[in-house]
Amino acid sequence: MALAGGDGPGQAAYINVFEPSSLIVTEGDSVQWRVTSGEPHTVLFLNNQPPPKEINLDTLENPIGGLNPSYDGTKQIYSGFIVPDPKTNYTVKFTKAGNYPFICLIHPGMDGSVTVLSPGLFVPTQAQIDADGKKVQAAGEAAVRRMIAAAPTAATRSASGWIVPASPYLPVPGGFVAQNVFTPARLSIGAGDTVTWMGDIPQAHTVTFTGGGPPAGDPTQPTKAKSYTGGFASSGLLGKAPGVGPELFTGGTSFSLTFPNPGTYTYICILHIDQGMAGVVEVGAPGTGGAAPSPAAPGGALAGGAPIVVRPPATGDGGLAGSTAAAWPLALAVAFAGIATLGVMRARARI
Ligand SMILES: [Cu+2]
Repeated sequence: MALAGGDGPGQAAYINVFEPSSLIVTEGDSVQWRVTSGEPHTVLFLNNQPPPKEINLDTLENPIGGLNPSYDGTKQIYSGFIVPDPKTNYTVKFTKAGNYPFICLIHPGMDGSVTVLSPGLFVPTQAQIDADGKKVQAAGEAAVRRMIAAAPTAATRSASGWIVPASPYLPVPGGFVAQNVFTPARLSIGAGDTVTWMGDIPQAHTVTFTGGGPPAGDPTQPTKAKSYTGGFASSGLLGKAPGVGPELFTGGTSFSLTFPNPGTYTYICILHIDQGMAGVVEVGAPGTGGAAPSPAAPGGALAGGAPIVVRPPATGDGGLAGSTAAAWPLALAVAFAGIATLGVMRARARI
């Protein structure tokens, strides 16, 4: 048994690494992968070929070859989504000696290998595997703390408007750690300003405006309008990783919208809204970008006319410094308004 990924310390922080990533077993042994963290994972044995053509955004969560396959290295097998439900555990019986690399399809860079030895050769015990896994988890937790400490806390201003940097991300051996929050989660701009959300990391996210209800379109596909005055708009799946194209990252690496009208506009990440991944663009009079938003806004104004910086409420050890829960539930209440209808959509797109 090995864990696929783990929770990190802090709000919506995840260790997207197999724990452990390298396994050594005996011919005839079975390996079971489980997920206990809030982020789903997959196990895909590519057998030195591109991912199977039958996997797309609609079929991503379904296994190929069943949940209990035998594997001799001659075909491709895929777990589908492994989540904390034991019914999704993935158990593979290895019938032939060899070295078999695998990846998590939905977390580019998260990979591992199973080395299958002939009977009679030494292989680690489950206790040793567990100990290795705990070391990976501990290293991941340390990496999460480093990542959060270095995370951006403000949007930057450029000639084209405001730039919201990609969510916190840090590569580690065997994968990456990530925090699924918008940084900053609240941005104050002037009417007519353009906001660009960056998504140039392997962890996919969306920037999805619903206008308060369920999305009036498919949030996993980018909408074309450049200007936002209300209703539905979405970035599609933003992300960037070697060898991964628009079949997964439908929205490319950034998403821009111009806001011509003053108002308060809430948006969510359709993949991670259950983790609280939401943001607010507060649009004031033209030229007021960077001014303080409403007094009730959490986080408070920063000195020097810098944009308001707000993050979701921190929970537990290693939470985000400076976050204030006070007014956050308002934004979340808006964002969650249409969530009940999103289950299927999110499950299918959940990466
Ligand atoms: Cu997200």
